[in-house]
Amino acid sequence: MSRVRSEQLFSDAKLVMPGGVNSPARAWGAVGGSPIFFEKAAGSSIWDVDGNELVDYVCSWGPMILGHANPAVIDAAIDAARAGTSFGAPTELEVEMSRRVVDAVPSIEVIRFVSSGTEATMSALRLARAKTGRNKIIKFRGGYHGHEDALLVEAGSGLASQGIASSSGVHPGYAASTLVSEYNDLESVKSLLESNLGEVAAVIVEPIAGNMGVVLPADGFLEGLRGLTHEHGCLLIFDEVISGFRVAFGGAQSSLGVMPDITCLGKIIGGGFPVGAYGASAEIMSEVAPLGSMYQAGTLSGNPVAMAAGIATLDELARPGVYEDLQDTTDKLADGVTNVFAEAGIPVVINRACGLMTVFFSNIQVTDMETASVSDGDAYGRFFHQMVENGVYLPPSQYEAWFISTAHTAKNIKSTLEAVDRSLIA
Ligand code: KE4
Repeated sequence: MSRVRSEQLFSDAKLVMPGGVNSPARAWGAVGGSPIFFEKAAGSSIWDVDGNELVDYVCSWGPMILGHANPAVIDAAIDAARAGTSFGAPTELEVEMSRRVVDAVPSIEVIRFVSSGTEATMSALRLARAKTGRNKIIKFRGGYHGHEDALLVEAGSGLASQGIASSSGVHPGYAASTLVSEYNDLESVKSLLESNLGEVAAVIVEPIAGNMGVVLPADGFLEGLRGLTHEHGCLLIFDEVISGFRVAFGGAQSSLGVMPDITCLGKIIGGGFPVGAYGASAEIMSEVAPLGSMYQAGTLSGNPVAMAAGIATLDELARPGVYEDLQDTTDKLADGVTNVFAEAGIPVVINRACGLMTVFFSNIQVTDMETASVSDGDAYGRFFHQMVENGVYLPPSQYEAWFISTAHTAKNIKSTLEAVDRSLIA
């Protein structure tokens, strides 16, 4: 597969952007080689600048749950743009979008839109500190919540891939206020809460983790976090930037039945445009300016084009049967991949949730960052490159999720399984 144009563009890009990219996760640091440059996508397909078509399981890291260039989303965005792209003033579209999220996500009564998942989690932390008057935060090793200083400690996603447990430039005071626990280990949370009695403002968790690769909450883990945070008077923050409107229309909190105090959203709710959001009960959100004293603002927050794309996306997802079909596609892919590896005698562990999966090159169950990090990243890298050569674009890191869309067809699953088979023989 010729990628001459991609390679040329990457050389040009490295002269004018750090590492040639606008986000480290795109740089292929974990798998080696030069990243592919893409120029168009439709449905489950994506085309690179050399004209090669691939089946896409990155899907912009989650937003493209309806597949790329969904006609309803594109038409909504174009219509909104023609009416003006930004006013910096309230619009009906924001009310319509807010209503949809409030109606869908059980724990949210009031919501504030921002422009990224990072802004959502950053604001959620500030809100928790404002509400409790406390400063410390508990997060989980391997959890990634965007590049907010306080959360760039033992993070997952691109940081885990690059072996940077904490970023340079983070104020030592931030790191000191961030306590790190182990995912699925309630005892580690209990002990941190007890040794920091009355000082923890919130526990932030991905209720279904996607940044260690996909890792599911053990039975009772989320319920346990809910009990411990109630007991210690701190807030529980669900970072549903990946899982929101993906694992279920109401997010992991609706499918798993555990209600957080604050929910962070992003990705899907923007339909491919820059959107994040944080929401909670009306009482908690009354802390947020201009109602309360917790300040947070944004020039393009609630942008009308992004709201229109988000509304169109949620309206498509609200149709009957969408999540049953997405779960079915996920299961067909995960079961098929399991069988191909088993027939090849190659041990892998596959974790899945509706619309998400990860193939860990390992023979031990993956339940946290420690067990994820035992995986053979080099083997994943070789597999990644073979799959690209066989027409399938996977996340360029062992510590990311494969994102499955409603546009992935039975034909895509068949060709993907054939590509896996050919990749293992190579
Ligand atoms: P953004 O600021 O990238 O919109 O969202 C940050 C974020 C917050 N919370 C969770 C659970 C997330 O997964 C993310 C971002 N996800 C990564 C991929 N794992 C985005 C890809 C990238 O950083 O380029």
